[in-house]
Amino acid sequence: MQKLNSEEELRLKRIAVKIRKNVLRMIKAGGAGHIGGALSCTDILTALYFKILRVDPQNPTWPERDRFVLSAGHKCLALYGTLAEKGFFDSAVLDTYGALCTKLGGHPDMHKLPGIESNTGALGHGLSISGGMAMGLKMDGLDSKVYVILGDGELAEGSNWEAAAAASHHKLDNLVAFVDRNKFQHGGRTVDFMSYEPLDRRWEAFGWAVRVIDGNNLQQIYGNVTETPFEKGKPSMIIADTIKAKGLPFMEDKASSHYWKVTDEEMQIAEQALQAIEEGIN
Ligand SMILES: Cc1ncc(C[n+]2csc(CCOP(=O)(O)OP(=O)(O)O)c2C)c(N)n1
Ligand SMILES: [Mg+2]
Repeated sequence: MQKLNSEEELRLKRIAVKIRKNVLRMIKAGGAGHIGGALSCTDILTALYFKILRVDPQNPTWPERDRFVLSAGHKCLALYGTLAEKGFFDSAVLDTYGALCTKLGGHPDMHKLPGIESNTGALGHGLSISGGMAMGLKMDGLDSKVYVILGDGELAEGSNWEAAAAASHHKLDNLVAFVDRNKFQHGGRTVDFMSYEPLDRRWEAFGWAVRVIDGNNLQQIYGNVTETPFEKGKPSMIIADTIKAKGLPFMEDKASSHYWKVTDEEMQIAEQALQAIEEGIN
């Protein structure tokens, strides 16, 4: 398995903190937001955009680019924070979150910002959209890949399972999906509300090649993604075990982190927590 060298690992760790700081910056501007799911998938976005995806912020509609779809669109603060860090748009835009006519909606809008490949937010659509993209790329003879992040709670939308079956039927081995398994949906634990466990065996049964990783570990994300497709002729599923609100210890692994209406005091604690992580990277 390929490994990040220590310099690359440090670079990515620093970027992940910057993206988490961007998430806080938006919540500070807007006063509230879906923070838990944004922070659980931040490390995946970091590895994808800063080490894996073939994208060009100067030419966001380049036909040969890889595609990324954030199916669980409510995690969009992480996507906005990543795209700004990558240079798709000026980071000053982040301060408009929550303002009238902002380009940063509560769910991503591809018509408002470069780098967003699809509107998402109504859960359960991103895998079908990604499968269509993957099929289209194959038909066009392009070797680009499509990456998509699903939420574990999102899997309760039945449309995911139709899309899963279609992707394996059409042998879309240029499709790589992640389930951000932070073990919570909006109101509590997924196992209590609507469990699709065991996820690995279910996806295998749907014809996918599956691996389970630590989704907050940059080495594991990088090492496994670079081995996709895991099997020729099959779509790849990465079940990423993550922690909801990762990076803010006082909020981690709690249902209440799903949507955060922040007080000044909490914001200060959160900023200090990220600062401590940044200073601890060496
Ligand atoms: C079709 C649809 N139904 C309901 C919602 C409301 N909703 C927003 S987030 C969420 C829970 C999602 O849980 P999960 O996918 O696990 O996301 P995460 O834990 O990362 O926040 C729900 C039900 C929605 N966005 N779309
Ligand atoms: Mg979840």
